Amino acid sequence: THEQQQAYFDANIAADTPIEAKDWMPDAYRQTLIRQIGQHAHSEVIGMLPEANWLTRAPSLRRKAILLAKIQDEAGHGLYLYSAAETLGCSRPDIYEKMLDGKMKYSSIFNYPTLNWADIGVIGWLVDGAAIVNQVALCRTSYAPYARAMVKICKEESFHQRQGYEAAMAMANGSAEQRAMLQDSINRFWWPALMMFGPTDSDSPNSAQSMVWKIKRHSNDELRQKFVDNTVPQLEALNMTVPDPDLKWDEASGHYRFGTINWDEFYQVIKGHGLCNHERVGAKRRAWEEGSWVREAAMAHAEKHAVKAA
Ligand code: FAQ
Repeated sequence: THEQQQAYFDANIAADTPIEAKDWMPDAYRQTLIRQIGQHAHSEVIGMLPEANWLTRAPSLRRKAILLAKIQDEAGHGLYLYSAAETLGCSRPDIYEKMLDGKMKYSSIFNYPTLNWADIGVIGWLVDGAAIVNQVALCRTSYAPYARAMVKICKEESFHQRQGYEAAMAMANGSAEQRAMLQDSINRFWWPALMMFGPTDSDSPNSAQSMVWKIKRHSNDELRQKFVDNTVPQLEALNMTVPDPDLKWDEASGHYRFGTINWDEFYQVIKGHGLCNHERVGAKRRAWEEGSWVREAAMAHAEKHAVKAA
């Protein structure tokens, strides 16, 4: 009966037994996962765009090869995540088109422009650094196909974070002009990186239920705090600052305290009114439309071979 299925699911969640694709699950659990994994997949593929902006202008062949590899990794992450979402019964073209139509979100961070080369180092360091804090927690999420995808993604993301920090370090040890570029980039990306963790716990409508289901293991504010605690010593090692006069070490709690996030800006960006929302979605829509003949040809090829095999 339905009650027995629900009781079995609840017992598995309570015992930390991972939920597999073929297991019974409440419809709301399934829908929440499609929303979150879908948003995560869209973020990976949209996230390729700000970095691609600097591919042809990388300062050396070495930097260019690293950046190319990183962008390809993001495409791969998108593919694992779309596959994980499909195990829940959604259709990939359907959720992709919802993103193009503004009916599904992707991370706010990718609606900010990349204005100088330092932005590429800072994205690796701060944006991948924030992503990894969130994603390490998701390696233990209750839905097994999502958790398994996260393990490989985290390994690659950790390389991205280190290459970003190494690129930032090169600029911090460079000329006064390079240090100024790096500081400018940190000034622009610091607050948007903190916004990646989502609204504060008291304003996060999905958190309470997602924590009960163990989709989320830590709250938005807990992960944001962990990111700040990880990052401030790295910032100090570069002799850089953040645009937050309230940032200070709090001995009693063992955490860095920080100022108030501009939530109005966050909500504007996720509603589609950020600096680059139109440009990002426009680029993806063009690629989707221009690639339609490839999808049709691939389907025709598969059908021809299916007939031959039969
Ligand atoms: N941007 O109730 P909550 C990467 C939405 S890393 C946009 O707290 P939830 C790697 C949220 O969807 C970035 N929307 O929601 C990379 C909800 O809207 P909805 C991707 C946001 O789900 C690096 C509403 O606000 N990582 O791509 C944001 O419990 C470099 C209320 O929020 C992930 O997606 C935001 N920042 O918690 C790639 C991680 N924050 O759907 C390329 C997986 C919140 O009800 C280059 N996702 N919203 O209309 C998660 O962990 C969660 O979904 C949260 C939000 C924590 C993001």
